[in-house]
Amino acid sequence: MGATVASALTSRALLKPSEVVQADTPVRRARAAQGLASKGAAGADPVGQVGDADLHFVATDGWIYLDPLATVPPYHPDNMAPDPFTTYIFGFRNVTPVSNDSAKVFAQKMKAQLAAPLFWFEEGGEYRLKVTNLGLQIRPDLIDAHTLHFHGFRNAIPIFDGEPHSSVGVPIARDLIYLYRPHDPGTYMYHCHFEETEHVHMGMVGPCFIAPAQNEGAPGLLMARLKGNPDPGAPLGYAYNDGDGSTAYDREFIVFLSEIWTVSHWSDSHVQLPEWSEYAPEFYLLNGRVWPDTLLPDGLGTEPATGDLIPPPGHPELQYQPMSAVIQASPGERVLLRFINLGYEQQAMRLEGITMKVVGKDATLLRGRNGADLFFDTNTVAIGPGESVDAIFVAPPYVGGLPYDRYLLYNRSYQRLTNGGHPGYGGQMTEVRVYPSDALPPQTEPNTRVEPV
Ligand SMILES: [Cu+2]
Repeated sequence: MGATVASALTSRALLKPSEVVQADTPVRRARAAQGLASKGAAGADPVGQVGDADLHFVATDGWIYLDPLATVPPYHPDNMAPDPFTTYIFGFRNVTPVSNDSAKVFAQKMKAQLAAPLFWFEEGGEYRLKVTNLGLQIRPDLIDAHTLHFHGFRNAIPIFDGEPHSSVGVPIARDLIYLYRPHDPGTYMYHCHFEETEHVHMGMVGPCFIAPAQNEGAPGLLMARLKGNPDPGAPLGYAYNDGDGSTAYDREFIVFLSEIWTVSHWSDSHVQLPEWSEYAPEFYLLNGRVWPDTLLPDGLGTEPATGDLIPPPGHPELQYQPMSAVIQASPGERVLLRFINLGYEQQAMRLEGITMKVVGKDATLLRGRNGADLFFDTNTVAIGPGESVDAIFVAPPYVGGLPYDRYLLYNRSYQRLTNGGHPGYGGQMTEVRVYPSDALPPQTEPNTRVEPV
């Protein structure tokens, strides 16, 4: 007994969170003094130093929209959902643009989004990501903590891993600043790890990636446009430190897979407990939406006066699902697709009519220890829960006759191409759109769509 008490006291003394968080403050100050910019979330939001953090996310609950004509009585549409929404979620939001105004930050309670905001870091940098737990508006009885688990990220110590049983969670109305020093480029994902079966499925899932140091250039390789190279012939970036430019790309898009089992979402809004062993999702989501909403535009970022999300034009129902799934390309361009699966089922995503080259898996370049090239060509990416795949395709020539050529990217399980099992297409499907040469302005930020000219 005495030993147990002693070890408990010891571990507490060794892992005092405030001291760990404050470690290396001189390094951070030096970095800020050098003017090293922080890479942030996608969209038009300005991202910079915010108090003690580079990025500021909140964790809370909210409402989203899934085809209300696809009924799953009595679970979908949820009769508690305010118009035009249908489905209760837990989730994250990026409040960096209003982080200095705590009233605006706390006003984002019950305004979570799905998928959670994209963020990216650069290899060799140092980043602080603050998470504030705003609580659950619809379920004040649930005093759950939340965490941000950077899935696959190799943490030096558990404190920033977001796995609450071996370290800490973020209680309601508290902040935690996670410290990251990325060394391993590639495509990752993040999710809340508190009561994870529920919180992951309820929507606390999002995409992220680490850009390689090679974006600065290497012998025989151009500096990437992401790092400021004005040469239009330079790649937007490289997926990995390949040494030979074989993972160079001109555009990049997130292909983020998740699922909605309406029984569990309805149960959470109605203070019921679902039986998780009966898991049977009815909606299969691509970037937080189902076909045909996957083809609608991105949301317009954060309204600075309120901190609220601005919906895509004409689509208030998609206010909290801001990420389009449209993939754009000009003929001959190399397009990187960052596939991520944070559902609970394996998926097989087919790109009909275009061959993809798989160059990375789970944030690892596909090379043997002896340098052997393990890239492979396919038109179907199989991806399990918690996995990521980096695939690059070269856009085919523009055929003509229409403003752009369409190639479907879809889940090849037709049972997952419906909304709620109802007639007609739905689920995980989107389009690759190949435009005439010179019609498409270059992509300058990851996962952004541009207006053709
Ligand atoms: Cu959570």
